[in-house]
Amino acid sequence: MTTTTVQPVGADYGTDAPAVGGPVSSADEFSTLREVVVGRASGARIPNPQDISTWLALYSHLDSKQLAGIEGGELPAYVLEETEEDLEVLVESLRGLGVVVHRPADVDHARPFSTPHWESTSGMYSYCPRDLTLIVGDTIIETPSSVRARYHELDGLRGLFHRYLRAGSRWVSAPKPQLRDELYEIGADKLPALGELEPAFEAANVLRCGLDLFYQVSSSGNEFGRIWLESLLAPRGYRVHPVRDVYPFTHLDSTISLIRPGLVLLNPERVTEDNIPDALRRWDRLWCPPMRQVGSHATAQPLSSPWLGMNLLMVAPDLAIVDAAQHELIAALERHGVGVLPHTLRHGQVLGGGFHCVTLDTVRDAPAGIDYFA
Ligand code: ABU
Repeated sequence: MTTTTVQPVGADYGTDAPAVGGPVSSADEFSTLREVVVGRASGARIPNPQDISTWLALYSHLDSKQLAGIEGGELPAYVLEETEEDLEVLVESLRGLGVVVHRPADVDHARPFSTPHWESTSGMYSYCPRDLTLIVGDTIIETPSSVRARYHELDGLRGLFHRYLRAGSRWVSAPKPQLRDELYEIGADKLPALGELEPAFEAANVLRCGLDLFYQVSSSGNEFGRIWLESLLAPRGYRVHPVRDVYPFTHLDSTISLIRPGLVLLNPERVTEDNIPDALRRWDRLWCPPMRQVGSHATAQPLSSPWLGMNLLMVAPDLAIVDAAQHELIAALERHGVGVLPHTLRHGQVLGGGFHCVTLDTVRDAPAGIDYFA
């Protein structure tokens, strides 16, 4: 009799995969980084734009006529190759700082899949590990993305999460969303909007600051998602602050960046005296200088706004990884005592991810349970 060993999807994430040092332990955006996941560009693709959930997530500023001109499918090979090169440079830089770097396993994002309610012609990518997983202290939280094509995206991190689970982490998943057509609404402006039929949000809608979390209500995170997150975290002493009417589109991390306790970087086109989250009012504010528009025009409709330049990764409270082209922002950070390691993601806007998006910090120095607003 022959026996076959079936390797679970995502379990083999490379023979050179580093061991995890213990459970996940990351409760903020700025304390000294010890372990991190860096995404991969290989196999990245644009999901079917005609799917209502893709329209909402990636192109909700386009009307249906404009949408008809968008093509899904494979991205140009040079975009993926150059992005892999840029990510490798980032990995080496982080390793040079003594940070343990994990990478997602290879996932075939071209495979179609379906549920009883819909079919997706493909997945999307493993480029932004930040988007779908929220680490809160010792807990890995799989968030309920509203994007159908991303339903299986965490397969690439499953093997890593198994290791963290064995090392003592907790691991929970939000209720798996059904993502039926009824979740998506078409507004009076004939553009798509996220409804409230079930909890739906992405982890990158959230910023962590010890006991306080900021949750952006927008096209990538509904109120019901905030209620679910609060139901999980409030009994453990956390406060989930809704951030409303700040940015209606995808994610919070090009709008507010927490630099260190007491210092916040704010997007001047989105944050105002009226809508700044109350908890941040007592912090020093660094208004982000204008972004220098650089990088690739590989696709007609990039997945991020030019403000991706403020999507930075704090490696320590006094050290940031920032887009090398953003000279004014770099100078402003340095004036505030923050050193900068300049890096480049040539196709960051095309792929929809800067240095915060393409990383997922699994271990940082500061323990959970710190009240930074006491
Ligand atoms: N995931 C960050 C994208 C945010 C923005 O386009 O401004």
